[in-house]
Amino acid sequence: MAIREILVVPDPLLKQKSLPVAAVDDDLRALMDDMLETMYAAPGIGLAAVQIGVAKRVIVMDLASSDEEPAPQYFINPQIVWASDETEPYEEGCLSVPDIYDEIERPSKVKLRYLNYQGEQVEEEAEGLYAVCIQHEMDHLAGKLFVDYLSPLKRARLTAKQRKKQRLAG
Ligand code: K1U
Ligand code: ZN
Repeated sequence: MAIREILVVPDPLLKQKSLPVAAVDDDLRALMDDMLETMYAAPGIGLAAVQIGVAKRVIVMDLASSDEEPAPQYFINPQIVWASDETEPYEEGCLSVPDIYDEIERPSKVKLRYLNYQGEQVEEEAEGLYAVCIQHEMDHLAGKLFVDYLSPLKRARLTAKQRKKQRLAG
């Protein structure tokens, strides 16, 4: 297992559409192991393969809190097959967009279909942080970042704030 570098904006690969995985084999499992280690080290609660420079439809996630046992989840070729009309706001962050956090409104429940670590097909419903995080990660697979939902004015303000913070940090 290895910790890989996480790409940050404005890396052009973050805008690229990820391609479906053809086979769930040991090479793919090694990639997912590296992704999980990279995500834990960051630290984060989710990571899409494209964030470490591999444009494949693969996501890892662990939503367990610090006082719980790790609960890694692996999503290969994930699809959202249903989304609720009801939406909910959540303050999101992104390892590829350092120091920016903002409220994004998304469907509060989604139904997912994906292949797991063993390559078995799973269908399940997600809500709460699970629904927020999987939608954020699925956006990465489409080359979309959470800040793309914000107005140009809000984005400009947040970027200026981020640059000031980074200058002050040295
Ligand atoms: O995709 C990413 O860059 C990971 C991102 C996932 C995410 C967070 C919040 C809402 C939607 C999606 C992160 O993990 S940002 C870091 C973070 O949320 C966190 C870090 C340490 C402890 C708890 C949370
Ligand atoms: Zn992200």
